[in-house]
Amino acid sequence: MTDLPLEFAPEVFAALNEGRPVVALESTIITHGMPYPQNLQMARDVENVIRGAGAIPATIAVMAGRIHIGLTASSLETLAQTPSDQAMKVSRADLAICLTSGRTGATTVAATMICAHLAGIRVFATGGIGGVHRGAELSFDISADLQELGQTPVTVVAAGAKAILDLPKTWEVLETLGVPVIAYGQDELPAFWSRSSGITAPLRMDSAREIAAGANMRSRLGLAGGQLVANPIPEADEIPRDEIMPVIEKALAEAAAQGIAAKAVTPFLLQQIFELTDGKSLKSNIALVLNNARLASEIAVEMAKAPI
Ligand code: PSU
Repeated sequence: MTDLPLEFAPEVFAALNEGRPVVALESTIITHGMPYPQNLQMARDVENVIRGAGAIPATIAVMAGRIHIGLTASSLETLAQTPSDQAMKVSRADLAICLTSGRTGATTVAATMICAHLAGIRVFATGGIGGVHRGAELSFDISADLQELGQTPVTVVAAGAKAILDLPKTWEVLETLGVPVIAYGQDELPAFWSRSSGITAPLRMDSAREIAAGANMRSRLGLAGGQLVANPIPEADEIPRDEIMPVIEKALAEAAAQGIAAKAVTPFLLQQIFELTDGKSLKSNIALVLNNARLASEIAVEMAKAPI
């Protein structure tokens, strides 16, 4: 047992002890990334997809001074109904304080990676990672997710970085931080709602087995940091680039006009884009999360077959 403030769901605890596959999930996407009740439905569906693929889901959140590794059905429901201004958006900088203050905290990609690693979980599925915001040369707004990928050994499956970001700069920073950025099944990096970004991926892999082998080799070599798997959204669910780009531009202009900054930027833009696309962006977002959960489960299964 650990003396860390970790609260394991019994099935997650059993799976980890027996070396069975487990996939971590974040909670900021629930509280700050999607509206209720679609967020709750998504959170349930994603857990079911993982179970269907032969792994155990572990949704991670901070509640009453403890890091929960796997949520009960009622905790998930409570979290999904918590207004975004009442749940802390927890990244590396806030995790300790969120715990000591007893507040409810929704973990971002960065904080979920930290918690997954503490719990012994090596794979994590999300929608899209944070990255370098447009105009970062003036605002310095760069998500802590990137730094985390550079230092915490968890394989993160996402549909790329969110297309609201400056994607070329995001990939440059990841390269600087020594993070393998792996496009899954295509040469091009995907761009969240769209399969295409116009940017060739530094690495391409076509099987979960190769991705698991990469993580194992990094660990044998003593290389710090994780891997980012950029998994394209299924064709049927994508919003093509020429359709979503003008919408993103509009949302960005609105954020600038309203002076939205720091942690509020990403949730604000996602909400604006949801409204401007009449909900289509949310449907795509949910579809890509489920798709990422499927691939993350396959990777977790491969990792369990050949543990380090
Ligand atoms: N994926 C989604 N929706 C989200 C997120 C991921 O489909 O809302 C969240 C993740 O928690 C990620 C965060 O860490 O957005 C990025 O926020 P920021 O840009 O402020 O670092």
